[in-house]
Amino acid sequence: CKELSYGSRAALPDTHPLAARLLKIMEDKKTNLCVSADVTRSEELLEVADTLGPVICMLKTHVDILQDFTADVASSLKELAIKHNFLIFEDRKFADIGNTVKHQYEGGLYQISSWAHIINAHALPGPGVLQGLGAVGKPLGHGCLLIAQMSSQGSLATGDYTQAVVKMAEDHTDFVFGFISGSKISEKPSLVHMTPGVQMQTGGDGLGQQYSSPEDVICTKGSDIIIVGRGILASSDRLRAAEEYKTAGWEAYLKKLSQTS
Ligand code: UP6
Repeated sequence: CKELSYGSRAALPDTHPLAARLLKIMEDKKTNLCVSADVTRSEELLEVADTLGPVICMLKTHVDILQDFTADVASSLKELAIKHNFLIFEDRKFADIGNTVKHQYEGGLYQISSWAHIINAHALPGPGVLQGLGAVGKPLGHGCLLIAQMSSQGSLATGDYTQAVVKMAEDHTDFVFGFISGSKISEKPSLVHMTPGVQMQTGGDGLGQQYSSPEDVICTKGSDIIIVGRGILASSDRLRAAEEYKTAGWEAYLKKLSQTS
């Protein structure tokens, strides 16, 4: 079967509007790189967003590891997302009953729904988690990724569980537009696959993380987006490192397109 370009997938009738926006950004900026901005100070988060903004399609945050979060930080992040044309993904991994995740998404200290275009959730609680999140996110035009597989060693999200997550996503495409997964797990071209645990140097981090290369993730495993944290953040020249991941991810995508055309 033929692999469609990001641009042509953006134009499919059943592609979620936010996924269409993402796929267009990827095509326009020639990048399938999502940077995981796992830093603990807000100033550094904004610096990462401003410096790397031009080379990414998405910035992934863990807002609850910031020691000095304020609403102004969220506003600045939103401005940078407009300035550099990327989407903001809060990697909150919601995993509770609908009523609780609804509050966690909308309220509390972080008011995630006011600044993140994208969130993710575990399918473990069942579809109620999507009903709760969707009650907040759908009216705002936001989208959700379901965690179908994890990059960590010994993950229990495998086999039948992964298949059940695919089904849950395909049954809720008015809000769910893709997956966190190690490989392509749905044949629907409207759904986007995003893969963490990516470094040029394969191996691990001593705490269970396992790394694959951009080429392996995009070309061999058939995912769409590489999520890279420490592979870029630990570099003394973060922009240069991000450019290298951007190039590696894009070349793997072009190779995949040429192989299947
Ligand atoms: N992440 C994973 N694996 C998963 C899901 N999420 O690593 O299965 C997230 C982590 C971290 C980032 O929470 O923010 O992706 C990976 O960072 P790293 O590139 O520095 O390992």
